[in-house]
Amino acid sequence: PHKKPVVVVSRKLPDAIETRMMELFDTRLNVDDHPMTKAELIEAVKVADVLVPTVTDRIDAGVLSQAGPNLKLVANFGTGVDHIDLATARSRGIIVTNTPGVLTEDTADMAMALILSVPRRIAEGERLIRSGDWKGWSPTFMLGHRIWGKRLGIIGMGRIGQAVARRAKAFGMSIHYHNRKRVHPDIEGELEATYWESLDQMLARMDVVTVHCPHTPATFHLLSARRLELLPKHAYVVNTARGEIVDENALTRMLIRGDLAGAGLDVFEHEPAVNPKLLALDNVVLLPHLGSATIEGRIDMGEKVLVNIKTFADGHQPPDRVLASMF
Ligand code: 8YV
Repeated sequence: PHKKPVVVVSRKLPDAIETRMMELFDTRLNVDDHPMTKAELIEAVKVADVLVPTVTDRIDAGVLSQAGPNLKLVANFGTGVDHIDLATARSRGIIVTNTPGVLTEDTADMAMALILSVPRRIAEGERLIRSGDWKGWSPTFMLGHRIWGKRLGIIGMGRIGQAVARRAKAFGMSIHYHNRKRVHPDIEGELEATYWESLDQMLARMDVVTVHCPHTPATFHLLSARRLELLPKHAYVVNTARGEIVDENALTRMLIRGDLAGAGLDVFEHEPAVNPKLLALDNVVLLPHLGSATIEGRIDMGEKVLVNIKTFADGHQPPDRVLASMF
């Protein structure tokens, strides 16, 4: 029988997934679940046949250039692969896979939760009650903005963007989107979605904007200071994708000046650091990268990783291979 592949897992995964991984492969777990240092990652790629990283690991050229001859697969636990240097992996014959599909609905739920939370002042109201300062109801007390009838601009109309569109439509919002290419007319029809070829033109007309594209060199600061200025003053910005897509400092400055109505952020440019000026703002809801953080979702993600490794180890093309050309 073949020797089991050495699989190095960078972070603690659900117990059921770790157990299965130990059964199937020669698995090295990260028992105390600390984010791996660069030295640890280099050590890992030297010994591993398969590396299972997460978003907290920078698998850059510096790390990949140290890989031993056995490293053939980087099976990412997560969908976004912006922390992995795909070009270097490819040039070294290392296959990269991810876990698409299984976290679509959870991430869309979180985006919708933020789309509701910020305009309706949910977190702010909760803070007020906990502070003990609530003096009671009045007709003009803590009014927010309705989202029903408002325009939602979706940046990135892939699986997650479409899942957000379905939700927002059910909440009575009108759906607008910008994407590199138009989605199928049937999907556009079902969502009653309006396509904007020009992101700039879309931004100027939206009440809420939500980000669902991958982070790539082409989308870094896609919502730049200039583009954020195009948004109406009453607009809200929601980001559950990657912090780097939005210029966080520019966004913060605009929120402080009152040039935007508010923001709901699940991701940040320099996670886990958050611009401290955001913390002082009441019209901002901040979440610690919880988009896909469900018990069920983590199991599903782990199962995807297992299938990718197992298929590859059995000599076949893993189902969720990622190529730089996909972005
Ligand atoms: C994960 C994510 O929490 O999949 C992604 O791209 O951002 C999240 O779902 C994380 O990436 C796990 O590596």
